[in-house]
Amino acid sequence: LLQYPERLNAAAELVDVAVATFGPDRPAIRTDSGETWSYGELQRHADQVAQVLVEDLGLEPGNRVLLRSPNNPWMVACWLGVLKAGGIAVTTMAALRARDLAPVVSKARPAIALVDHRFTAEVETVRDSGALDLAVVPFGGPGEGDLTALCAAKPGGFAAVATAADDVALFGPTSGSTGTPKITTHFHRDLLAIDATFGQEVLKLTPDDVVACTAPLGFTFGLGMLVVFPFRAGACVFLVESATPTQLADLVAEHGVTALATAPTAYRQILKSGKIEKLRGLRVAVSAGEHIPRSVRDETEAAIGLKIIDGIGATELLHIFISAAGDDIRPGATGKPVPGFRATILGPDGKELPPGAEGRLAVIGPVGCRYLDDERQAGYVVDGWNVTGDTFYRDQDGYFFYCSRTDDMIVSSGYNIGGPEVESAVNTHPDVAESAVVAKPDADRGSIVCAFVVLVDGVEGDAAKAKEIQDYVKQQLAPYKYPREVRFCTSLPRNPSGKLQRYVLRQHVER
Ligand code: 3SK
Repeated sequence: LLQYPERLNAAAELVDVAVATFGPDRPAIRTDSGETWSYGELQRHADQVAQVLVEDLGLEPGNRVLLRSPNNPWMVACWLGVLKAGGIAVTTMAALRARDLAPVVSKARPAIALVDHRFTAEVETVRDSGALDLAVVPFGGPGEGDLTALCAAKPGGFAAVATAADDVALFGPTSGSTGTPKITTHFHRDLLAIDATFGQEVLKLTPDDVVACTAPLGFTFGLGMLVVFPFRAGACVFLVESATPTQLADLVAEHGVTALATAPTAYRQILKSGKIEKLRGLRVAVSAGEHIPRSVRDETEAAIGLKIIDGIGATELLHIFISAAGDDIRPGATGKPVPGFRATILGPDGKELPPGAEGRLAVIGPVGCRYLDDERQAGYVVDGWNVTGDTFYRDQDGYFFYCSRTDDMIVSSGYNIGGPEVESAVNTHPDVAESAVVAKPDADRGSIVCAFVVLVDGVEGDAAKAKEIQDYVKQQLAPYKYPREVRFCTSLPRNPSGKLQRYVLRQHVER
């Protein structure tokens, strides 16, 4: 059981403790544009943000502050500053449009929005169309009203508000893969709990690590990897606003990144681009956000000489709860419950299933799902278990194996076919860049497997290529699993945190 003092401010625990432990001069953040902030500078900027919020913008503890920015140092300072001032950070991704932001704003009701100056328009649209009382303050730009200028007039040295360990620190919006946003709420103590569990038990960063992650800070995967875990360890974060997977591979090599966390698609694309060798300097490689196909994992590990730490997490649980590193890794398994968590497999009646049986993955741990004002809470937390949307099975030794997202199971002529399993097979075809598989309603079979396929550059998608891919899959898997329909496309729909939106593809095939 994790114990925390009654009064706890997570931002002070992250930045003030890092300054006291590792010294103010230690590098905290570096960027691909050559900027470096030491821990002392980060602390000063976070304190200045807190001073502007309290003294100029009238923030009271418990007020909500919307944050919207790509991954850059001021976004980190704003997040820390909001928490230090006792506010609640409502983190959103720069990729969201006004239509995506509007439901988040209307539910979270922020009083203030701190927004990268290049991304204010969509927030202003939401404010103006709802006639909302929302102070939109840009940062990182020119002008007197810019937060960066307001901060320059503040001395720093802000004493963090003595929030309770159980005060809400973070609203984490999530659309999951279904498209309807929910807002998860997390306490100050939750931010430390993810470090005490996944951070210290699995990831084990050191002060010498340089940490990069492609997930946005507005997604709790990115927030953990780029703020919580490295700052607790006194490591240096390498922030990149945007990079393709191949650019990322170059940056990792050029900037001496030692710990990289990204999604399986990035590893796949780096492999296909021939740049995987650039990752050979890594000490830690994390894959999360989506299940990593066995072939991608094996090829990457062979090329970089390092075992990948796979993990499954959820915004509802703030971060990763099943994972494994080093000798604990078992081929094909995502891992075991991270120390501090318990996991089980539930059947359709909500009863626990024995090893070997496939069912809903359910978890209990020091963090849990608390949706803000949402009736879907009752569907996620059942008898104390957080019931995820993923189908897994476990083996006798307590390892958990991914089958599919619960709603990615395709039932065709009575066969249960896991869409991701077919995708993995399709993806190993040398002409395939990536693919996504969904159920297409079918009068005879109930559903058939339909594969959307992105081919590598220069290969033409015609009937002969479709047949070739179908025959290929029949060689790789039980033939009943082959995609009876193959559609070629130039890209797959993904949400702003990079998760594949199979529901968008389902809408295409249902029409
Ligand atoms: O697996 C995920 O989608 C996830 C969600 C939140 C935080 C971390 C992760 C890996």
